[in-house]
Amino acid sequence: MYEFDIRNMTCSHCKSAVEKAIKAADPVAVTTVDLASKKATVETLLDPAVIGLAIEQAGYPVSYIKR
Ligand SMILES: [Cu+2]
Repeated sequence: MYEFDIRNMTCSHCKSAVEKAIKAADPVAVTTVDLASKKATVETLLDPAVIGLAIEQAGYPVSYIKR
């Protein structure tokens, strides 16, 4: 399980865009995105950098990944 700090995530649209990006990178990931704390927790077997890149490509810079 990895925790991502995601900047620029300000509304429910952002939240679903981030969820979609994570889902596209890993369809079987178990994901929780919390708007208030601007964090996503992701249960994945992929390298978290791959998930982080997908989030950034959706337009949301990832400031920190906790492994
Ligand atoms: Cu938004």
